[in-house]
Amino acid sequence: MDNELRTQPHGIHDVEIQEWLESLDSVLESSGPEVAAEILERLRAHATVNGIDLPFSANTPYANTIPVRLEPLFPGDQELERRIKSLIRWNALAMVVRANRVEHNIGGHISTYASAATLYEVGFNHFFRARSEEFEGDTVYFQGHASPGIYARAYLEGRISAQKLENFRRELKPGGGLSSYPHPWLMPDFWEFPTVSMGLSPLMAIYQARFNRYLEDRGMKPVTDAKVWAFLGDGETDEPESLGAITLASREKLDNLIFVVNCNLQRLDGPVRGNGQIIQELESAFRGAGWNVIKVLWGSEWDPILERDTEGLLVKRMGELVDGEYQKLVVSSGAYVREHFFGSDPRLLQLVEPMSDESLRRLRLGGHDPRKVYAAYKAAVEQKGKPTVILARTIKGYGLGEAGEGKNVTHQQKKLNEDELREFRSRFGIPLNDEDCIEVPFYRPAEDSVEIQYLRARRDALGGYVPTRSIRSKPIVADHDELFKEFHEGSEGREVSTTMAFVQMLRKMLKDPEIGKLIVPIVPDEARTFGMESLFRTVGIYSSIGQKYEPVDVNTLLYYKEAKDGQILEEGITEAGSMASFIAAGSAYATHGINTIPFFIYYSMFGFQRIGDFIWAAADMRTRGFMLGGTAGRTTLSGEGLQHQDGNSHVLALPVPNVKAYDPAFAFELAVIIQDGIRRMYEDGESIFYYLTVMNEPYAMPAMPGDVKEGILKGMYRFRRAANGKSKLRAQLFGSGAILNEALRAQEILETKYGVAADVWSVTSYKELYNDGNETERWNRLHPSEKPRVPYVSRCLADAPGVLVAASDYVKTLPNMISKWMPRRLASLGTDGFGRSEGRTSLRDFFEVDSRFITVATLHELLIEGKIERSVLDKAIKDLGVNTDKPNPVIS
Ligand SMILES: Cc1ncc(C[n+]2csc(CCOP(=O)(O)OP(=O)(O)O)c2C)c(N)n1
Ligand SMILES: [Mg+2]
Repeated sequence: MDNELRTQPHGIHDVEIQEWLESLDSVLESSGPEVAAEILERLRAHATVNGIDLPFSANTPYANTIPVRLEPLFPGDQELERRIKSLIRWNALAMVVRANRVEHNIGGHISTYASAATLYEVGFNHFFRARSEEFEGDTVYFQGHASPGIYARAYLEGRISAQKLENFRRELKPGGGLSSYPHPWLMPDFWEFPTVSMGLSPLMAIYQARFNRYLEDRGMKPVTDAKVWAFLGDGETDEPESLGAITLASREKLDNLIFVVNCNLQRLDGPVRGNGQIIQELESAFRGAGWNVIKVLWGSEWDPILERDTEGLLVKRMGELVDGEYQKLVVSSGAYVREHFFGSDPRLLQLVEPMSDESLRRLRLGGHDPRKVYAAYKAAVEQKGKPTVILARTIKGYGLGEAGEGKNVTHQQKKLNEDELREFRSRFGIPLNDEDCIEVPFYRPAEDSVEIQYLRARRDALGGYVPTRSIRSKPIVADHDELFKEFHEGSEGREVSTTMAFVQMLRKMLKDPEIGKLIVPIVPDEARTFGMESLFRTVGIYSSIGQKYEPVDVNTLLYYKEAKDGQILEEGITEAGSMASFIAAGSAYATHGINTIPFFIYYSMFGFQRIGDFIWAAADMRTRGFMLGGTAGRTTLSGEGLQHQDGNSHVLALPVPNVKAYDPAFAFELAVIIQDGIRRMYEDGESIFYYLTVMNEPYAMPAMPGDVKEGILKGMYRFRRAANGKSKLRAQLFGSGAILNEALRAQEILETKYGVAADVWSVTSYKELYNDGNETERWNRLHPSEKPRVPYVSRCLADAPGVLVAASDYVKTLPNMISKWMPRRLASLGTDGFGRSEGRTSLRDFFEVDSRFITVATLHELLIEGKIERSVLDKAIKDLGVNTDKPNPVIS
């Protein structure tokens, strides 16, 4: 080839480039990669000093990161592993095709697993270590849509029956079925992590890896080399959560974390970056964040071609195509590849001249080549000091041929015609004849076949089967009566908020001999807001590197103490990250066999509303622990206004089935709920977790009025009876949280000014009451011949006379949803509408939930009942200074 005749755009001769490359090669050969890297670094510095403006790029060429010469030997039987993988491919496809034949549109995904099969199989055969008594095991987040492949493997492993496979996506069939995606709630012995709401699992995996270090640094588990693997889609990386915490992983040097991004360049509708290169984009993002990035782009068939390309033209060409073009190549013939890819330069054409069109078409991508994938995984597990991301190029719908390989429709492909099935069968060598194969039967070779024996032997060597979810923690034993007792006694007139009471409880729990070590306080930069700064000093803020500086407030009592064995997870301003820590800590009873008890306290408005989907995932995962919505209540949080004042979260907690949501008013209520919660979750092992709103309004905490524990837990109890039970005018007032005090004030006003005797109830949980009412109704409906049961609300109010008025700091729908089980109509006051920047008194006037409005509502109910004259109400409105022309808070 006549190099001298060719020139590059800036007029340099190729031969000059060639000389530079050759001298680098010779350095590489004689002195190794470190010296070569040093020279390049010096060159770069020299260039900068001499005014050469090198553009910043975090990218490396569009080539495999691990060169062939550094590839380790593949330790397995490649042919046998290919056969096993083919069987899994077949069964994964069969379960989706069969399910959709039986029930049209039942759904399922073939093409995601088809693209990821090699990525998983190399992991299963060589890397993923199971959990056992001796070793904590690796933690694997499987890409949700790849679940058919994971089930199909478990079928070959003999862990899932053919009947279950048959009932994929039909979980309610006799004998049970398989859930569409990984859901620990539905398959608690199998799946560990819900991953299908895309973007959540990468973030959860990062915090899981960090939590593993936290447990080690606090001496709660041995230091191991266990890894956290997260498999994600390239399209999934567009979710902000996916990459949102990657700098935490590098900052914390999480070399126990490995991301594998299945870069099939496609998402659901089409290409992830038709006009760009998702792999290069991800590489620069991860490298920029300090991760070790391993690109696995090209399979072994490319190696000899690359070797022939001494001028680096092929790698350059590889970097020129946008993803849309690459996708086109996947669905095209070898002749097309020759013309459109290699045809851009006669020298490239020459490189592949001896190769047939068919062999060009069959040039595999890196993510489909076990040797390349193995090399990447091995490098990843051996990486020290950084997390690793593997960017593996694959083809979506690999092996589906005309039925969808590389096509834009492939994500939704669920049915194959007879020809397509036969082709798939032949391509992967499934021993089924033409007739049998169109029935798409599941296929499992005999137990003593080499395939099954090999597969079992590999899993034995890796300690057992993955995924497996099991609970390895032992129940805690103490009753903690002593710990919580003091809070039953009230504050003796001292004004404290429920938040302060909670922090006091937390301080005591942290000192408890049994549970003290297990407590994991989690805050997203709000500890001072909640008066928790004293804990900084006493239990320390976790930092994997201790404290390298003298804190500015070192001379104060409550200085900012970071420590390697610190207990508080101070996450900074990330509710999502804090929630991921909550999930890691709250599921450690299963993942690690350790009963850590997370207390995650945050601004209540930034919880259910902002990170609701993480809460849903926590619920699915059977996470345990306490979420505390601090600064709660639309009118109790003064000053902050529209964004911060929360009147919603108790409604948003309703749909999460296993969340126990409470809005306690007093310290003793909080103590009763937390003590019982610890018992239910950590002694009885219930799959529930708690949402408690705590407020910052200080008031004297009363003593517990007798044994009302049951009522507190069930959702309501009578806190204070009317003084004059004989009065003709009667009312029942229901208050929650800080608004209970307004109800108590109203009780007084009603009694002294209007002769109305009112009982006051503390409603600690509308959600509990609602669930109880519904459950009772349902039971009665389904058991008509038995004695009807009575909802708890109805039982409470059976003999309670008078009109009914409820007030809370949340929207009115909460009391309204239980009113049908009340003996008479209910008047509901609540805080529907946008908050305002104002003080408490004005806010409660604005939202019409203060004692005056409760009084007016009560008198109005009495008027409706014909118990009082209208003039009484008119006068009350005037006397109480209620502005009847004020704006409606709901719409203003
Ligand atoms: C939060 C969220 N949004 C949307 C979806 C619906 N969805 C499921 S798979 C998919 C495309 C996935 O593409 P990619 O991440 O590239 O994975 P691939 O199947 O290509 O491996 C979409 C949009 C979802 N599951 N979760
Ligand atoms: Mg994709």
